[in-house]
Amino acid sequence: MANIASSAILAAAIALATVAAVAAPGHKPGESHRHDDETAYGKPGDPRKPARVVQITMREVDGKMLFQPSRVEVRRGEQIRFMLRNNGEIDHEIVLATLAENLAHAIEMAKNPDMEHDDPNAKRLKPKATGEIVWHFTKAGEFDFSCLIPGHREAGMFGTIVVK
Ligand SMILES: [Cu+2]
Repeated sequence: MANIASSAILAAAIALATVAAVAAPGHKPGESHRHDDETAYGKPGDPRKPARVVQITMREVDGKMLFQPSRVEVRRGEQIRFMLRNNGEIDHEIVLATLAENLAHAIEMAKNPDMEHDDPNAKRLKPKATGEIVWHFTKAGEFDFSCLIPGHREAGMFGTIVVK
């Protein structure tokens, strides 16, 4: 009886750990994250709650790659629904994070170019595809959004989110 109870507890703990690893942004499943998913740049939004729509387009122009717009201003506490569209000819992605995290992540991506993101703070889009990210900006500061496919950030594919 004691054994059954303790294996049930163990199974529940494993299930919780798996959920935390899947929901956490980034690529370090072993890393511990707080259960509310709060990050330095806010937390995943609640799609059932109101959000201001911000459209961001990805494209290539004259050898450059870019996001339009590349600067977004947000009020602290605001929830944003980023409506994303890839108007380019190749795959792009958007990863929302601190600048330091995205720069470190870019180095990881360069070593591991096939890495794909399926996190609440990131979206990868094929040409002409659309997608969205709902994010709740709970903290003031300047944050980064980048395409971390190798070479893309270097070609100009990054932007800044200013939360006031
Ligand atoms: Cu790109």
